[in-house]
Amino acid sequence: MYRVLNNDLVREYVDKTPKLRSLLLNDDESASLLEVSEIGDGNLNFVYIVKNGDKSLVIKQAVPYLRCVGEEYPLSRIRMTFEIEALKKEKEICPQFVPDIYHSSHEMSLVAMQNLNRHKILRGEMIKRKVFPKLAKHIAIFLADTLFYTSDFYLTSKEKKELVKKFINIELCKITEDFIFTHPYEENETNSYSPKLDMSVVKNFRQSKEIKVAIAKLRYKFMTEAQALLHGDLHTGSIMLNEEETFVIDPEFAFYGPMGFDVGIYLANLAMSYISCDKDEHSYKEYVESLIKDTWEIFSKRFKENMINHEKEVKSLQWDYPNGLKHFEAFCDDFIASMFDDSVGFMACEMFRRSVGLAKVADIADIKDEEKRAKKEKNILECAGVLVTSKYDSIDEVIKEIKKYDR
Ligand code: SR1
Ligand code: MG
Repeated sequence: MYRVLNNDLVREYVDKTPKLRSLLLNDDESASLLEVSEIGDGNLNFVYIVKNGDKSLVIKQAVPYLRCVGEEYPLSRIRMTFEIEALKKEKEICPQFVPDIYHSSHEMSLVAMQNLNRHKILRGEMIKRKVFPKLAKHIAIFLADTLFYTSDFYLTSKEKKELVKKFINIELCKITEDFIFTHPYEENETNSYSPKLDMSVVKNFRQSKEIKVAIAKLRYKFMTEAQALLHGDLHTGSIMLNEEETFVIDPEFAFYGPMGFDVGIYLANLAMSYISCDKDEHSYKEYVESLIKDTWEIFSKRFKENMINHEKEVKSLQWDYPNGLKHFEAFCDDFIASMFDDSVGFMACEMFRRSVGLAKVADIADIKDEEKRAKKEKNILECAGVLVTSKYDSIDEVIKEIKKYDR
């Protein structure tokens, strides 16, 4: 039976779950030895670290409401079922980028997994201006492989449709539809504004025909294009890493959607980190710029290789004629180009919502000087408005655009 855990109940749960007990305690040891602390700082769930000396693990539990709002915002616990299933799928595809799962319970809406105690959350590390040489490559591969291997390019029609059915994540998709694609573009009680934000910028994007049409199209795309199993919330708080290893966590928003959504959300968080930098932080800005460029370039190259290698393996009749493979390659380029346009569009949506919506990013929200914070938010909003209404041919052009808002 479901119970909301607390530190004592976590000890009791471990004690009664043979797999977890054996990972943390010797047979003759009592569960009272276990040190438990709640460390969750996300918007949705509770996260406990359970330790016995140098043995440890993490237990994450969903409660029947949205943590960052409180019990007055009910949210069913089924989100943990999506998180568990998405973690398993991602682990199958990219074991090196997904924590080990030790135990899961749909009934208790919890998952027990590897404690990433040698790793830190990327957002916090970027705020401290830390550099990770392998990050771009790792996230690019994670994106290219999870998106490709869950799409119609790789799976049979039946396998793919069964997965689409399994990942109908109604409630969390509704959160995204509301908080990314709707509320920021209207007067809504959930929005919040920095005290010194120039509200004419907000009025401008809320009443711009070009921006509103572009956002409405992206919202529709998000709701209708079941291209691949998305992580669904791939911001820099969903990544834990050190110099050598990178892990993607928290896929509770997983569902079948447009591939560019995951890419765009991630790139937007890099762009906001870039804009958060001070004028004189030249080398960090160069690093973030290289992250944006390398992520897209490694991702698109790998995605195309995945497509071509698979086609060479299956040798479908459709492309089996002289020049067939060349024609298939032209299709790959065309698909990747439209994924690029989508990514830039979704990037802009994430930038709008993190500036005026309910859930902010610490890179900007933690800037103490109110004038400075409001100026950065204005830059992000104006940059988002241009990104969502323009057409770019390359990631270099997008970077050039973002750099104009470093002012
Ligand atoms: C209203 S919930 C706010 C946000 O937290 C999650 O991390 C998602 O980004 C969601 O939109
Ligand atoms: Mg999350």
